[in-house]
Amino acid sequence: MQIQDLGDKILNGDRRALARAITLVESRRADHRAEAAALLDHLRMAGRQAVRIGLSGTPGVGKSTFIEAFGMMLTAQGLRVAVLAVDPSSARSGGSILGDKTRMERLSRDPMAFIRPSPSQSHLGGVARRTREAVELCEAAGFDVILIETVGVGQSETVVAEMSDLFILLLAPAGGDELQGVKRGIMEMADIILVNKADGDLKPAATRTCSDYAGALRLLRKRPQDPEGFPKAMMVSAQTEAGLTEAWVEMQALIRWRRENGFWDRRRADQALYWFDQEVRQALLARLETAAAKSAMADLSARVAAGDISPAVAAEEMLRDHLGK
Ligand SMILES: Nc1nc2c(ncn2[C@@H]2O[C@H](COP(=O)(O)OP(=O)(O)O)[C@@H](O)[C@H]2O)c(=O)[nH]1
Ligand SMILES: [Mg+2]
Repeated sequence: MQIQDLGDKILNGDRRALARAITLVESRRADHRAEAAALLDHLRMAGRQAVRIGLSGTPGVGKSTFIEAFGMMLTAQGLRVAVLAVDPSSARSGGSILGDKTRMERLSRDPMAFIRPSPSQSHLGGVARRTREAVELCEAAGFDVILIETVGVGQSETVVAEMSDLFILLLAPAGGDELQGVKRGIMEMADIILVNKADGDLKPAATRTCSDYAGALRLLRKRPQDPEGFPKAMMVSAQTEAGLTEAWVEMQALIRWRRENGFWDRRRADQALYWFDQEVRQALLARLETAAAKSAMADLSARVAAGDISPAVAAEEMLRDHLGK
């Protein structure tokens, strides 16, 4: 395969080339990894940027329904939309969160949209890198907006927030006045909280939930990357499509402000540093996964357990012998 040729096709918006390139970056084969790196280097020169929107929410809040409705609204405005996912559970469950094409039937048939399920790998670090690279490929292919979905479990929100320009938390109306057990750390990552299902019988509960979260957001420490009024909580209905235009208007206002005030570039630079750090750590850990390292680890473990050697000295020995090249 000619990498240069594949790259040029992607820059021309060729969707089959894009799909092929995503398959390439998902591969773990060493020769594929090298080709993927060359391809991404080639494409980076084009310097294209999309608006990357991360979207998180627990199962059932309406992520798929929202992405379909929101995506269709964007394509109707002439914007090209790509949808990706970070789904660490997909390897286990066998089906990715984007697998439920029924809820995204219209969007998946829309020629302005491109939907790609999460690579099925259980290792979150691997999923993160491949999704990040898929994001870069979609940017090079000329997409205007990239939606990156994740389920609200474990570390996956951080992974998505660290590859997004905007991080959106989708919530459902709550029964009581409890804050749905949303962890403070997740709240602090959110740029906009969208309370979905603000329709029919659920409208009053949605209104309450929205004002509860607006209050909670106001109590958070002010972040330099936010203009007055952000982060904010808003109501939407993915089903009736109410509030979707308003949500997009707010997202664009936030993006514009951040661009004009240097926070857009700074965030992307900070994210690049974050992933550099992660890659170094993961590569170091991978060196402990070789057969030789595992066997040395087992030997040292036995000696540590027997009290023959201290944990610290054993660790030093391990690092000395197995972290070098
Ligand atoms: N009333 C109402 N139901 C919704 C809305 N959005 C999604 N749902 C319903 O909520 C359920 C879960 O939606 P889905 O998009 O699959 O959620 P996901 O698991 O977060 O992807 C489905 O039965 C949807 O029809 C909405 O705006 N209003
Ligand atoms: Mg879904």
